[in-house]
Amino acid sequence: MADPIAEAAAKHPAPEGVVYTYGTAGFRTKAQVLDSVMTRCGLIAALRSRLHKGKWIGVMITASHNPPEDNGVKLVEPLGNMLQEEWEVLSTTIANKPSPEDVSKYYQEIASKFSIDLSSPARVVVGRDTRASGPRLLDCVLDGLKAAGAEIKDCGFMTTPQLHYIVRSLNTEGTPHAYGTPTEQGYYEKFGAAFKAALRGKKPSGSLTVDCANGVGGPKLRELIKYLPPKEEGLEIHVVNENVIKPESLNVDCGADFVKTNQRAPPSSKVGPNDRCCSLDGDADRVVFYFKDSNNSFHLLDGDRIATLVASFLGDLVRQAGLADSITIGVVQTAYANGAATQYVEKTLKLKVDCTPTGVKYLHHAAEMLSIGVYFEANGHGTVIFSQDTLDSIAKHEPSSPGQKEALAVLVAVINLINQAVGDALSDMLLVEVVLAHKNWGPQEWLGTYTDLPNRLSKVVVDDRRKFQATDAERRLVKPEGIQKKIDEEVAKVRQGRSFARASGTEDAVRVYAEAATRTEADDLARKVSELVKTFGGPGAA
Ligand code: G16
Repeated sequence: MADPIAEAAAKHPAPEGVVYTYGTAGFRTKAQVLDSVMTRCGLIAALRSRLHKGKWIGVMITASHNPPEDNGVKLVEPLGNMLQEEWEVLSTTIANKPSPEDVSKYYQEIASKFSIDLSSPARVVVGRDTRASGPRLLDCVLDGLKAAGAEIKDCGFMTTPQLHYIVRSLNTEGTPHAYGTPTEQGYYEKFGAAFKAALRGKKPSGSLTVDCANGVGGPKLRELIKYLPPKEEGLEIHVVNENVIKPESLNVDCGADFVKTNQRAPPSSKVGPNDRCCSLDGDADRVVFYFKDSNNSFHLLDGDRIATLVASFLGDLVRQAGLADSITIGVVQTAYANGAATQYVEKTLKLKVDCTPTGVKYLHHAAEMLSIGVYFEANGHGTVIFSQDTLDSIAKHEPSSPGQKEALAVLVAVINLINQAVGDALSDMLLVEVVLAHKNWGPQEWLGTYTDLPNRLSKVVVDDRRKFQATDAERRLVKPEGIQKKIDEEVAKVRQGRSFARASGTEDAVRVYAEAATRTEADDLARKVSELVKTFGGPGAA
């Protein structure tokens, strides 16, 4: 008897000698070796949907900040969050099965392990970014989904957060927690209306230049602008780096990762002094802001800055609305957070800080434990989550003065402006603009809240990055043996020094972060730790 699962797997055979891992943000590698993984992810998505009694599961085909020749795939849970960890392991296992028959057998094994009825409905939404390999890889996913008998909604080009939004909206439609109309237009309507409501008549000063990394964020931002208030009343936006016709230009010399890593504006940037700019990444799920001052010095306002700006604004609103007794705010960061940002949150804002490993899934999970959880990675990934109890307290709160009433109205509008399903560059960008407009701040005032410690982020290519195993929220290495002691010795030599190395989960490299009291010391520390990584990770090293 024909076995559709084995047939689909046979149509897209796994290349020999490639080992796949569901990493920081799904599978990510060179697009040419991803066909088999895509089909198998289609099978996993169908199983996951069946386990969730036919709820919609998302499949996003993207490699986000990675170079144009890469691609990847990540799965999205029914409420728009990242795939549960146990299923990441199942995904890794099925991706590495050598033969089509093994794939089919494993598919059946998962079904029996979780008592999944394979004849029950499965529903999967698929989206992709603008990479040239996207259409081919989409076909591979569709082959897997069809073999598994899933109902398919193909959304075409989308930003990653739009896909998350649609998944959550589809699964909450008609319930008391309905998130929005489950279409791309519904996304623009929801966030466009929330932006207008959150401004409450305030007008952002100047304009905002948005670098879209030549990715899907460009056309989607153009569309979103149609739903925002006209520039005379709202925000004047200049869209740059939006060339999706030339996919080989994606993330090249532009985009959030370029700006954050190089600590400079894209070379194509032509803005004037103190003009606000921001950069999205290839799938528009992260954003960083920046500007040049009148001395032409570049200043980065990264994810740490967004977190501190938003946390302080929400704190003020909660207090002004008379809700401070029932709602507490916390901030979640990773080891990449600048030491000065952590200190500012703890000492000045007097808020609790949690530190998790890199990866939105870890931060999101930690933020879910808080009444209002503000989570941002320094690279610009993040959002704010409000617990159900918090939303209920806000909904039933009776303001006792006009001041309280006004703060409550802004708070409610801001909640609607935040994409709680996942970090979203477009929604985060609008949120920052709302906060700056309410505070009547430009980028200088924002920058003036605290002074970053000089820092450097480097990438070291090693023989096998899996040799590098970290602990303590990735702040210390347990392997290769002996390296951490050497890093500690280098850190001790500089003032206010801090440094760590960790294997990237999205690129074939080890990342090194260093900060210190001065630029020279930070650069020097990064160089020394990078040398250690090269030595310990070089050929023949244990
Ligand atoms: C992904 C993840 C982020 C992570 C980044 C870099 O971002 O979603 O959480 O910070 O990769 O991860 P790593 O240092 O492990 O390579 P994106 O924008 O590429 O999807």
